[in-house]
Amino acid sequence: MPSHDEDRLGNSIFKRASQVIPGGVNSPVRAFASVGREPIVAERAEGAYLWDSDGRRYIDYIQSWGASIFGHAHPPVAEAIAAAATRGTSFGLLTEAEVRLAELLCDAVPSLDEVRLVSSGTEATMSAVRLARGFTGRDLIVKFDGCYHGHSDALLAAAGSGVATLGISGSAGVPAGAVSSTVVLPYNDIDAVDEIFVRHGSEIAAVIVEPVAANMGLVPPEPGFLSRLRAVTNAHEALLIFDEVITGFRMALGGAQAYYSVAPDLTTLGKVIGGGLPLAAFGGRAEIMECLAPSGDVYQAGTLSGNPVATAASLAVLGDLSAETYQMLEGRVELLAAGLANALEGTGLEFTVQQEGTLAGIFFLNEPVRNYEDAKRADSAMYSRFFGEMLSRGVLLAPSPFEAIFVSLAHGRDEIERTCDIAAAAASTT
Ligand code: HOZ
Repeated sequence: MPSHDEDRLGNSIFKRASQVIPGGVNSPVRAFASVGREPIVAERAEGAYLWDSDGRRYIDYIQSWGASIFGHAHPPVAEAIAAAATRGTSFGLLTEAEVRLAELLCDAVPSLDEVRLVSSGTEATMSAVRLARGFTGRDLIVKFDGCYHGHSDALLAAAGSGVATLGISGSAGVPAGAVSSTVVLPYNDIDAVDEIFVRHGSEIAAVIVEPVAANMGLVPPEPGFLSRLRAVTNAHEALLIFDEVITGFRMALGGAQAYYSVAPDLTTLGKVIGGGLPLAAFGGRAEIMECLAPSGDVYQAGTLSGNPVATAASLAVLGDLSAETYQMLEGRVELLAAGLANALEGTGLEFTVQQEGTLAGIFFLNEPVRNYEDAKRADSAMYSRFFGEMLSRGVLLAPSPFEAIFVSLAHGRDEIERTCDIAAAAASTT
């Protein structure tokens, strides 16, 4: 098997990519720049494993950034996609399957009376924000530092994920006016939220939050944070938007809102519900959703929205999920989190493994991380070295310290124990 050297086929593919794709990738984190190396090039994947273009096999903890809850190429999903594709890949017309999917989403997530399907998480959050502004007739949006809600202009202020990975505070090309109605507060800081509502309560359309922050590493909400957000938004007739693009159908069937028993007004979904295809959604109370065109005057549309192939994948994934799924997944994530902590203990490395239900993350910092300021204090050079040591031993973590670890149902005890053994070896040479 080739080593990580100049002869790698992956290197030459990346070289070609760099000639014709900006930065050589179609989404920034994939460039591996923040871990100081050239990216691997994916060839195929199955279950917990991914193979690169040089034939190397990895236990994959990216899992399409959380989209593949059953692991890669889950047979019922692959079969549903193939069958749907033969019936036509896109009609631009209503289909019965979309209705079934919308019914299923509304049944599983109690705060959804109605839902609209879109093609990406960015579309879902952008549309939810427009809808919140249209419904309330107010402009201000409150978001939290390090939370990532896609790359629409209004939400590209102090964002996590790739924005954090690149160490930039926002993006060139976003006019000051586009973010001038976005207020950014520290995650988990309810006093800051109370204060902004005292000063601007009647101007705030919505608070948007990742109920578990998973784009600055993994940062759980502190007890009471989400319920206080619910109370303060209710008191000021502002909307509460849960961005459940990552947590939806990953934490529980009803998402993080079921996990914490806090019901938002609007919810965005993506990742898991697409089963690896471009499908996302936003939904909520009927009186809010009915403000959307054609019923109302908030415009939103999409040629590929409710696309039949993506809808078929979604129905196949959601049809296989149950309460037991989450118990099983949580058990595996617990095993991994405890095993990683155990592997790193006593190595002299300063670290914190954070776990919340079915999500986990690792920071090279010897104290709990409760917001983006804390996350930035973690040793990112150490993460890069650890990432490289894990990669060379066959474990693929996110190529950025500002992402979460995604375990799938295809990660069995064997894969997890092997990962922890490899982590012990990697830590000893990091
Ligand atoms: N925004 C994704 C991570 N939170 C990365 C998407 C990708 O590169 O595929």
